Amino acid sequence: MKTITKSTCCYCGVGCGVLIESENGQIIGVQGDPDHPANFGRLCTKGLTLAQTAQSQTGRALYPELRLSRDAQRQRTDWDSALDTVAARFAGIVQQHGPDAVAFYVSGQLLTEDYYVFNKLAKGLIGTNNIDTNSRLCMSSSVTAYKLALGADGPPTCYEDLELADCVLLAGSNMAYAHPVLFRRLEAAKAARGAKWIVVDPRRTDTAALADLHLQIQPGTDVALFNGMLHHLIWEGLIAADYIAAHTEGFAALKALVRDYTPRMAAEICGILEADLIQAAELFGRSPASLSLYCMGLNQSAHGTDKNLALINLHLASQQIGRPGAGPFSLTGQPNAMGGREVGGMATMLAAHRDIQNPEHRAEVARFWGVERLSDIPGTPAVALFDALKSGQIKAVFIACTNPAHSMPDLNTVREALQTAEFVVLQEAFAHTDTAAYADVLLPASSWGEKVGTVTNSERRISRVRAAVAAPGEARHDWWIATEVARRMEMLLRPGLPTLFPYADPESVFNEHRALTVGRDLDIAGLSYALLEQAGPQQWPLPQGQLHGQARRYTDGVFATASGQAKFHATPYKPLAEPTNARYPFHLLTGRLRDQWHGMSRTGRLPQLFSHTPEPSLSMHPLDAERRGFKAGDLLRVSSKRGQLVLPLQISDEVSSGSVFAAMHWNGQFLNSGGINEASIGKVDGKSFQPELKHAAVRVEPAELPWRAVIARKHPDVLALQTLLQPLLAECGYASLSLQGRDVLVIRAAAKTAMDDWLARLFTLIDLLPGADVLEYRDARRGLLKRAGWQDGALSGFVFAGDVQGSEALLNSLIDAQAWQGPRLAVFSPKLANATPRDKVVCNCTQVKASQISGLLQTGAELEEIKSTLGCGTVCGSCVPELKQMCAKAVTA
Ligand SMILES: Nc1nc2c(c(=O)[nH]1)N[C@H]1C(S)=C(S)[C@@H](COP(=O)(O)OP(=O)(O)OC[C@H]3O[C@@H](n4cnc5c(=O)[nH]c(N)nc54)[C@H](O)[C@@H]3O)O[C@H]1N2
Ligand SMILES: Nc1nc2c(c(=O)[nH]1)N[C@H]1C(S)=C(S)[C@@H](COP(=O)(O)OP(=O)(O)OC[C@H]3O[C@@H](n4cnc5c(=O)[nH]c(N)nc54)[C@H](O)[C@@H]3O)O[C@H]1N2
Ligand code: SF4
Ligand SMILES: [Mo]
Repeated sequence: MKTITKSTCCYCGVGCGVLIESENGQIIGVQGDPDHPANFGRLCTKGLTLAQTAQSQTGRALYPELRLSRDAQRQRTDWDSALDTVAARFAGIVQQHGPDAVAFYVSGQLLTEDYYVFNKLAKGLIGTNNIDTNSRLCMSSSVTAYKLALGADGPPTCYEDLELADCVLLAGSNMAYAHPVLFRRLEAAKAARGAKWIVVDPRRTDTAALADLHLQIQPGTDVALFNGMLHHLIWEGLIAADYIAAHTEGFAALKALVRDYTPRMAAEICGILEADLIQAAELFGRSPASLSLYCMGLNQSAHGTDKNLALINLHLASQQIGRPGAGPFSLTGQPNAMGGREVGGMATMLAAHRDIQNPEHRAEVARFWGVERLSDIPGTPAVALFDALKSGQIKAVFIACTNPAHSMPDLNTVREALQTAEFVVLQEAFAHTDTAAYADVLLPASSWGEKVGTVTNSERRISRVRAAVAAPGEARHDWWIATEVARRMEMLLRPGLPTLFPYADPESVFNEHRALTVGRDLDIAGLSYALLEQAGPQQWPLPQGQLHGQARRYTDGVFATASGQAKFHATPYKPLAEPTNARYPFHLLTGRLRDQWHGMSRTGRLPQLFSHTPEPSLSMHPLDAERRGFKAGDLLRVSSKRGQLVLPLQISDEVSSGSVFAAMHWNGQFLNSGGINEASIGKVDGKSFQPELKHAAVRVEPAELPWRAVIARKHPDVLALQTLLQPLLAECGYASLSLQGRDVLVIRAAAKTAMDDWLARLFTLIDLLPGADVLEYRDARRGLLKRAGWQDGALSGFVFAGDVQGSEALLNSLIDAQAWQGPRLAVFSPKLANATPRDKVVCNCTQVKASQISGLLQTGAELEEIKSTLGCGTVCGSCVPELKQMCAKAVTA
């Protein structure tokens, strides 16, 4: 029988409601929940393909694993042994070296209930504030700025404001890719009401391409821009003097500072036209309602807090806050970054928006939990945490639901830290992440579709997460694992006392968390699982006696500071932490792709999600490439002071001259290196401790890897094949692995000299050995070796090594599942070399390709006709920004 379960998408902070369709314990489909107020039924490419990512158990962590010594392999074990070992090792280190010798590194993708238990385990039971999360890499600058300026964390705005704003300032946000369903709402509002969009981004992203005004600033110059805009507002009398006087503090000092930031001076720092800066200020200041939407382009900076504060200054000064359609709206990245902040699950905060440094707050929480005291020693934030592991100051780390060996800056340091640590625990849903290689204990976690609890989205809305199916193998829920470890640890650390972790289910955890919020700015005393069941997702605050949460905060001009007044902060512009120089002349920018999620442990399981961007690349402006004699596809070595990696070149005028861009997703599972964070910098913001992941100075030079190979294999279980082949990647000078078509695995490899032994092992693994239906072409003198295999009369795979010309055409016929047309021998024909390269899939839902769209454009068709003829852009809409760009280009061409 088919069952429908209401739950929430596990990807981004939009927090879309999903309806999971399941049958016989299998998830068989996913649809948008028409009743969910975040998406009203819409989903993007990632949400729509969730069911396919959940269908195979291949690659999942299915049972606990343990290794007895560093040199040994992990072996399967039972839950009791795994949990006892973790508890004993942690308790032992705490008893010997004190509570601050251990640390937890958790994730904004945990549910609120999971997070709560981990936080209590660290701060309540062990007595250390050493619990930090990947939100440090993501939201901490926003958190810090909200607290400094408005007195409390959390956006004052709601999603309806997207529809009510007349001017939308998108700063450091590629919303078309990163928050697609909200972008659909914004597009609809633009079409309906003509809202004006200003996009501030050093790249011309799909978001920027649709803006009324794109300010393509020099990387890291946002503070100068916002200061310059404020200068103009003050000069032109576009500020709300009465509001400033009645509801804010600190304006005089800010005014004195921005006096120097004339539009001309600011525009010069930003590398934009003075007129454009003025136009932006005019639009922002004169619009009845101005909303800013901002994300990692502001937060991931050594001056991220100042970037946030400078933007909030603009809102406060012009009273673009506390009104419908107006306000500084920080878009949260992960599905439950907000929930993590609510339970205080970070090194710099306590439960329910309380502060570690506040003795009353510590006493309140200690009393509530029934422990003697909480530590007043600030915890170590993410980057410092891994530094302390490396230096031996922290000896053991418990990592849950994040992959630091890929996502942290400066991977050489992170790997060394994990190598040096005495004890590493990893709680993961998927068995093969880059961090898994370092785990002494692997605890298999249940994941999306299997878990139960709550998450809070970007607009402070709490939604239920429900289970449609049971977890595979012996995987267990995150809250349960944390609770079990805690109970075993308390028997060692406080024997004989009643348990601090009396939880029977996630609901009992939620109820305890709720009680801690009473009287706080995020009070949810009126909320319960029952109310969520009855009335659907709710925003906080929702105090006792209310039936619905609050859509907007600070509407009365009273802020959450001690005085009730919002605070201006004078934010001088500071240059990048690592400016370019003669040795490292390029700015490296990093960011996201449309259809991949972070380290790809889920999205990288689905060939369909590779079709928009099949290969990793480094984007460079055509002029920079030409000046250096680089051609598209050249393998380039990208090096910083900290590390290096090799990437193929993509020539693109989306980046400006002097900058290069790489996506953050590719890692050791798909590359011979750990990905772009080999080169990134661990320098952090002094207030938020968020690292500068968006910028580093790099050098780019030819990688000099003349030997090439292309390997492609059709396989009924490509995930299993991927697990087999992945270890081969690291041996190459360059290698990338991707899934294509429906069931084809592709490896592109390069090296300094021929890799004969490597090839021999590869042939065995992919089963292209002579004896089967295999054709071989060898030319020892020219170092060529080509093999192609057939199964049931159809081409099933090939390897081209030494000379890869013609491999693209052959790959096309393998991917498109056409039987090989010509005579068998022709697969090695040099004539194939001139075949056109693979056509990019623009629309993921309908698999419509770029050539089909271009074909129609040439006949003069416009957007609506293209959509209705080909069907592209009519399902999830994620490709509509790109379609619009293609149409616009066709008109100007
Ligand atoms: N498809 C997809 N969506 C996602 C995610 C994903 O992995 N994949 N991850 C989610 C998460 S956790 C997050 S945090 C969000 C991130 O969402 P976004 O922040 O929107 O995405 P990014 O691509 O990381 O960065 C946004 C933009 O910042 C620009 N930028 C770089 N430097 C600067 C600068 O100095 N100033 C300004 N103004 N802009 C700059 C980059 O060019 C980039 O286009 O996405 C969420 N949504
Ligand atoms: N250069 C560069 N680096 C970046 C960024 C950037 O823009 N540029 N962005 C940064 C940002 S904003 C973020 S948020 C981070 C994200 O970085 P990570 O947190 O490392 O990203 P994920 O790959 O999403 O890691 C989540 C892990 O949890 C596992 N998992 C999934 N579901 C569950 C579950 O239910 N339970 C458990 N226990 N595990 C589960 C997944 O398999 C996955 O391995 O990356 C940061 N790193
Ligand atoms: S916008 Fe896409 S990824 Fe984000 S929650 Fe909605 S469906 Fe999931
Ligand atoms: Mo993030």
